Amino acid sequence: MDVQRLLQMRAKQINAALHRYLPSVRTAPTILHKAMRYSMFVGGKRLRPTLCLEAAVALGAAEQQVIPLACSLEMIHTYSLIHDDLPAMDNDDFRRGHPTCHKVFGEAVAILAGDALLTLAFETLAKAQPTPRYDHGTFLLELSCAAGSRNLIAGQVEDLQNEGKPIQPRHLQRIHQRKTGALITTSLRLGAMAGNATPRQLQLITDFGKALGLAFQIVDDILDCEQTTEKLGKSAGKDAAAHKATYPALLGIAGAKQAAARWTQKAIESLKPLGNKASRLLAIANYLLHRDR
Ligand code: GRG
Repeated sequence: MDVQRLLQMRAKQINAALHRYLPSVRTAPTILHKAMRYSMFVGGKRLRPTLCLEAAVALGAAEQQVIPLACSLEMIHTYSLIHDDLPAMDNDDFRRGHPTCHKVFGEAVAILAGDALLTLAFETLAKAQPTPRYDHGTFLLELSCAAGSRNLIAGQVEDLQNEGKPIQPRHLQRIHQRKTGALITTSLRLGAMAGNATPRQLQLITDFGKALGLAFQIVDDILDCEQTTEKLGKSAGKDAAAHKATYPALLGIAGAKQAAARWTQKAIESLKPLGNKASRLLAIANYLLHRDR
């Protein structure tokens, strides 16, 4: 399977929907909507909405019904990147191959653009179709838990607090699970819910997501050491400079690569009981392990 083409096809489909959900640059306050659209459309792989769509399609959902859920995930993700790049957080000038939101629009507008994308995510989620097993309340609970103070934001807090400190592997794994894994797992779970997953299918998809989320962040850590800023579209080498807790810092590059391969394998094994239905998700997991950006 040509995963790169699949990702391109999904990105096109998701971008078209995101264009419909985001207010136009002519809507007041225009500076805010320009900033939201800038960060959203300046780049990005659209991995989380793609995982959502692929989990849903694997279980037989109609694509159009999944689009609001898929878009809400990209809105949360983009908001988290805008805020992560702020001077008070990771203080980065470069993201998705272009200057960061606050560099272009100033800090106040960047903070508000992040806030507005976070809120728009829930407005968009409310437009999704419930399925016989999963209602709007369940969708809402799922996304708010992943994005909230016990997961995505907890991961960010712990990430900042542990800069420059010695860390145990278990603790690092927990930070990665929250900072990165939670939203990836929820992307897959929301897709599975849109596909009206049985409890057993939802558990398999959850196990896949947890392992894939960890593998994805370990590879992200490795790329930060090995790739150039131009290739990544974000500042390379920042983790080491900031003395961040990462897998390469803890295990060395070779050890981190082994860990990424092990978690990818674990992810792949989780989906075995789904058989052929899971073939695209498995191909994506393999592709992400070997990606170069
Ligand atoms: C500020 C609330 C708040 C949270 C920030 C997500 C996050 C927490 C920080 C962003 C920096 C970071 C290292 C996040 C880990 C997740 C990650 C690897 C993000 C990059 O995801 P990609 O590669 O990015 O999917 P694109 O640009 O392709 O969408």
